[in-house]
Amino acid sequence: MKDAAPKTIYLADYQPFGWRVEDVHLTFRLAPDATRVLSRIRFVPTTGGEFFLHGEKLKLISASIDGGPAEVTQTDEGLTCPVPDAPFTWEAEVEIDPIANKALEGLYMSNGMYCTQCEAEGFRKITFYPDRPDVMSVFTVRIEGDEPVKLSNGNPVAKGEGFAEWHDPWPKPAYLFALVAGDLVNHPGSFTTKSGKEIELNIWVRPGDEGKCAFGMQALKESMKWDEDVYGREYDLDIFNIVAVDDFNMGAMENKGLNIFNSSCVLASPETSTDMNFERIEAIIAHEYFHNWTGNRITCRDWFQLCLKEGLTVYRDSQFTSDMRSAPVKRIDDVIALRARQFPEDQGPLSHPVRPESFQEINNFYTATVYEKGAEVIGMLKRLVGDAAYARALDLYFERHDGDAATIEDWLKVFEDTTGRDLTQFKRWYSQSGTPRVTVAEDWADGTYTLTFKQMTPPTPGQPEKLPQVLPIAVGLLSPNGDEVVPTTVLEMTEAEQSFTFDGLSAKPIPSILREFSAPVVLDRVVSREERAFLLAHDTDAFNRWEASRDLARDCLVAMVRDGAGPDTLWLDGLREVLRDESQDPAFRALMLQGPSQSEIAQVLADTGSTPDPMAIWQANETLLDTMADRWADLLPSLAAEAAVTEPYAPNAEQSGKRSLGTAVMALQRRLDSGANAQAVFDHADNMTLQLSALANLLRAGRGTEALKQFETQWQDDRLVMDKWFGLQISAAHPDEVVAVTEALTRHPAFDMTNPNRFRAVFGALAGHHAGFHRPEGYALLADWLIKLDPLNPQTTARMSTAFQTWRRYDSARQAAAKAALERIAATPGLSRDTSEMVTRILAS
Ligand code: B3K
Ligand code: ZN
Repeated sequence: MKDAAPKTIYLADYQPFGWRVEDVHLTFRLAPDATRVLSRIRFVPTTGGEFFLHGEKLKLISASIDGGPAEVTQTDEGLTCPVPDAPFTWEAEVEIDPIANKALEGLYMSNGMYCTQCEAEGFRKITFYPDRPDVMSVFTVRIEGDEPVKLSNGNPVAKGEGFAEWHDPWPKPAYLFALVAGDLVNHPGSFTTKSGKEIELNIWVRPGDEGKCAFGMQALKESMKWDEDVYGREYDLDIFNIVAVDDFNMGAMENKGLNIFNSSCVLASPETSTDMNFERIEAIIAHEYFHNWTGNRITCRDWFQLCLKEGLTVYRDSQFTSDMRSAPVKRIDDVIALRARQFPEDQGPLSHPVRPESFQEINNFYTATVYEKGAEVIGMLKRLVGDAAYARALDLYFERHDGDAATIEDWLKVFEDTTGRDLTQFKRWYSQSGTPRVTVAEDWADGTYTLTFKQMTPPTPGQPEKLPQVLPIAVGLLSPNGDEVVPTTVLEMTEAEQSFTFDGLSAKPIPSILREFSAPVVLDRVVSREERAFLLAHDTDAFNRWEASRDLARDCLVAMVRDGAGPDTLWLDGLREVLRDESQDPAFRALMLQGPSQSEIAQVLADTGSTPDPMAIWQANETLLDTMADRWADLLPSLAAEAAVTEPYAPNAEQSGKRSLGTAVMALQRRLDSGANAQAVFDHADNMTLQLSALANLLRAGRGTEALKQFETQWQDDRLVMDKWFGLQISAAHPDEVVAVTEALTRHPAFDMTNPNRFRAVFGALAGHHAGFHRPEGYALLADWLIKLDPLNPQTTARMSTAFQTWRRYDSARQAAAKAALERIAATPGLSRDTSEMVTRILAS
């Protein structure tokens, strides 16, 4: 069996390729099941060695070197061939079968349209090539076919009956290659760069989707302007194309000059998209555009360096969102996401460093750790060196490494060179996995206040011993009457235990620690409810005000589950004051209403020696929400009135903040009026945010059957809205119904497992329903479908298997069921390398 002994690749084994690729000419003769790819590639020896070209699932028609026959030896992974000890031209013709390609890597078809996905290692499924990011070259591409629109990277150079030619003057690795051909229509736009160059912009979509492009186009222009203003980065081709594709394994891809998007991450209209969709689309358009400099002009030497482009680009897109919308709200949203996705990863069997040191399948390392923790690391670096030094370091990075395939060492060196700092210890953030835990002790004597921090990182797979990290801990001190006596100060912790003193204080202060969440750690600080309530009322740092409430909510739920306590009324009354405060941003108040996830409560229980019972957590959460609704019954109508939007729908921060407060209030009201208000909202909603959230409330109130049918009739032809319809029925179901609802939906005629959006809508909702999924039937159902999907789409299967990563938190019956499900997946004959690596890691530890 081919994948019997999967190969592990190590960072330490890096060797450069022995040839430079001077240029690449590709001709595509498109046919759905027999596309011919002709390549002409000029190789120039550097260090030489064995000449190996990657190539998978390619039918080799012919190959030559300098016009003479090439003596190739082929394997499943590529070919070797004797080559001259001098520059030479390699020519090959291969045949590929795009329509049979359901893995959605390489060249494939989506709804009759040709498209590509090459990152990380998809180009080797298109032709034989040194498919590694440190081999950069200039590509010229000719596309032959009857499709009216034929696109590739770079600038268009020629076009005629049945063909189009593109030339990309910027050397690039093969993973940034892209081709699209089909019956597409464009939403055009243009942008004038700061040096006065006019760029043609297009968003290409299937006929019928033209009306959903305006928002994406606006986001693109704003991103282009922002990167000029904030990072001094200008666009560098004559044209920038975006294409929307329905079948796509992830969000989007930053191919040079031709970004390809999952249609769910670019198409938007008020009727079909929620406020959250709009915000996400804006961020992803920005993210892919920003890659043009951080990823494309400066790329990665090897895939271990993935965080070099991803961490930095996520950091840049969050800066953009903070600037476009509300910075405190964005920070809170990012921390919620980090705790929901990265913390479980870093605290479980899949924990790996931001720069991993080995892998079997690189697609398994496009993780929250590489992306989101990678961005946190950059945020810490900026906090440590300061804004001005960060800007100087980035200027040097672009100047020194433009055109390079760079490393994390190169990245840190620009900071060392511009600031004179030694970043040796800081570099541990890239090599040491796991989430540090920080405890705090206070001391107060003679006007001097001392904070003593201890840091400890629990062992993670392959890393039993941990060293202290550099932690920027932002602290502010408040006086007992609520005034800030020491404004935010960044303490730089480098030792396992370290004290910091503050002199000249007239009373023992109340500390606000880890403001703005200045380091991605777990703060294990025992704080009284009274002190948290004080911070909730007085902290000047919006993040920590929110955090105080969140901590109270968490402690309250934990006490309810573990000790059978009732809801914490001290907290609820404090929160009521914040909710009533009209000077506070509605979006911020809505975030205050969003408690910790049930999975987070399970983790806290597990961390403190209890075995979490998902149904008990679910029940405690219900009781708490019922109590909130009862206790604030008098307040809810005025909050709803304040949150009402009277102007025509716009997806801006102001309106969406109001709607998020309004929908949070609607969810509480539903507990008082059995959904009467939600029904009224559903009947009159003119936008998807309200329609969907009203529908969720109707389903939760047990009166959603009619509305669900109406929704389906209204939206059955809109695949993106139907994804919501599929997912919502599962996420709004009672835990005991979740598995049955999911199963029934897999029998719906519109369920299509080959479409990743639809598969994720259903099984992502299952995995995300904490009390519905964590039960033997939940595990078994997910395993059944992962086994079915794996032969078609290993990447999505492997990704979805992470739903099992927390299995060891639960009781022995659940553990046994999860283990059996995982072992069943692992034992599947012919299981992909992707899924096999993930399941093996999840089962280990
Ligand atoms: N760079 C791509 C991700 C590719 C994932 C390959 N499995 C999208 C992004 O991060 O912008
Ligand atoms: Zn990215």
